[in-house]
Amino acid sequence: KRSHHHSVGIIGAPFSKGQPRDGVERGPDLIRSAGLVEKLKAQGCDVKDYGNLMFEEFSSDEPISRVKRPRAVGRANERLAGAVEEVKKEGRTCVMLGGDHSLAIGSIHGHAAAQKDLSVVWVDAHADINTPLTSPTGNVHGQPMSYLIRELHSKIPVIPNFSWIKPCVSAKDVVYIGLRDVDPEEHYILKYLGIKVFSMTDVDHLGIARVMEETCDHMFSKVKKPIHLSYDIDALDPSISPATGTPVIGGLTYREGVYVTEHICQTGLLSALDMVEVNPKRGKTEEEVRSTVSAAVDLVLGCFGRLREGNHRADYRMPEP
Ligand code: 4U7
Ligand code: MN
Ligand code: MN
Ligand code: MN
Repeated sequence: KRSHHHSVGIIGAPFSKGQPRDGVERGPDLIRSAGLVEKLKAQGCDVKDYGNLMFEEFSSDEPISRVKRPRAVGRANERLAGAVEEVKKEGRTCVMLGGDHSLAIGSIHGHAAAQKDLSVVWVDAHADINTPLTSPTGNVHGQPMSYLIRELHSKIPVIPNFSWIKPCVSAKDVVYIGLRDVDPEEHYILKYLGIKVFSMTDVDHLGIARVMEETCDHMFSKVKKPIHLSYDIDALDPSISPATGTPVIGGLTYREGVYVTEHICQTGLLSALDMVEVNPKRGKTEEEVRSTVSAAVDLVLGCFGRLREGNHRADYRMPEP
C-alpha cells in the first residue's frame, strides 16, 4: 500500500504573533535541528527544504474587534499562503513548521489555491474556531478555522490585511480529533455547523483505531479529497509535549498521536501538514523541550511512511554468503 515514495517540501514559518508568548517562532529551527530532513531522507523521502519565511514588522498594530496584531498576522499568512501554493504546484506534500496555529490560515488557504476541494483533519486540544467576535482572548491562534470555513463567512468582520482571505473549506469536510478545551461559543459553532468532532471522550470511548476509521469514513463518504492535516502539538498530553503555549491535561498518548499519523499516511491522500505550537521557552527543563521536539519529529515521520513495525527499502536484498 505504501510502496510509493513521498515527495516533501518543508517551509519554516517562525511566527508567534497569533498569540502572546515568545519562543514559538523557534519551532522550525528546533525541529530541523532534531534531524527532521535527514530522517525523512533516511526513510526514502525526496525532501526539499525551502527554508524559513521572513515576516514584516509593524510598528503600530492596534487590535481591531478583539483581534490582536491583525496587520502582522494578516500579512504573515498572506506570505505563507503564497509559499504553500508554490510547494503544491511543484507537486510536493507541503510541511509547514510553525510557529503558532494562526499560520493555518495561510497554510490551508495556499493549499486550497493549488488544490481545489480539500478535507481538513485538525488534531488539537482546542477547536481554534472562535470568530473575531467570540474570541475570549483576541489571539488569532484560537480563530483560524473561522476565517476558512465557508459557512462562517457572514460572521467575520472586516480586518486590515485579512481581506485577501476567501473561505475555502466546507464544514462537512472538517474533522477534529483530541478536543478537550473548547470555549462555549466554539461549542455552539461546532454544533450549529454539524462539524464532525472526536473529543478526548470519544477517543476514550471508541479507541483511536475506530476514531481514525470513522474519520476516514466521514471524509470519504462522497469523493476522496486531498487531506490537509493540521497538527497542534498540544493535542498530545503535556506529559509528552509540555513545551507549548496552552497545554491541557488529559491529551493523546504518544501512541495515539503517532497512530493518527500512520493512519493518515496509509490513506495515500496526505497533501499538506502543519506542525505547530512547539515553544521551547515554555519547557521547564531541557528534557521537557527535547521530549516535545522529538514528539513533533516523530509525528512528521509517521505522516511519511515511518512504521513502528519497522521499514525497509523496496530494493533491499539480503547479503549472499
Ligand atoms: B491553539 C482559546 F480562550 N480558545 O481562543 C482562545 F481558551 O492554537 C485558546 O489551539 C486557543 O493552541 C488555543 O484563545 C489556540 C482560549
Ligand atoms: Mn491547541
Ligand atoms: Mn481509514
Ligand atoms: Mn491549535
